[in-house]
Amino acid sequence: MSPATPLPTIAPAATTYAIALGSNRRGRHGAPAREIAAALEALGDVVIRSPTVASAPLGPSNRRYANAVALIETAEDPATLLVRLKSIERAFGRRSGRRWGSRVLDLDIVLWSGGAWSSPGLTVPHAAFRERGFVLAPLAGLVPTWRDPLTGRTIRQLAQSVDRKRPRD
Ligand code: A4P
Ligand code: MG
Repeated sequence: MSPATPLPTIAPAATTYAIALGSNRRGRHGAPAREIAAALEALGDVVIRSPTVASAPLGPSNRRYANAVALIETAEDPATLLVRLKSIERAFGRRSGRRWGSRVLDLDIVLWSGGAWSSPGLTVPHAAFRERGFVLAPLAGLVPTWRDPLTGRTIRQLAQSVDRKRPRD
């Protein structure tokens, strides 16, 4: 009998994620915008990224944020990716503490090309992204026609409705 032909190794298919990055505290790389740049290096597999923008804090913190959004390609499922994001946050010196406290680095999974995901401690799309201009504006620059799997609305539409609600100064 001839030896069995080895099965070809099939690599799991890569999927795309939109990751929101935020920082409002200096860390070992420097000011928040430097932390964002270093975090993009640490993430790896970045397909495209937005510019880093300064934004007023939403919530109790009074320090301004640097925010950016990046698309990454990886074969990790959302739960596995979240574990990696949390370990990057720890490596950047993030301490768990008050929710919404100042942080060197916050990494959130905003969207996944696989659609919706729910597991203990993780909901994708991110539960609050539809109300957040500091996520939607940079994201609309990258993927304006990507549809939110829950509402069916495009990122461009979501960004426009948040923009309309924003108080004018
Ligand atoms: N979690 C559930 N779903 C997700 C997801 N899709 N991505 C869980 C990431 N994490 C997710 O998050 C708390 C827990 O949410 C995680 O352990 C995970 O299991 P956290 O990052 O540890 O804590 P947090 O950041 O204090 O809470 P949260 O809810 O992530 O806060 P946000 O929503 O990130 O808000 N203002 C400006 N201008 N810019 C900002 O970036 N960020 C915040 C933090 C507040 N205000 C801001 C900004
Ligand atoms: Mg977070």
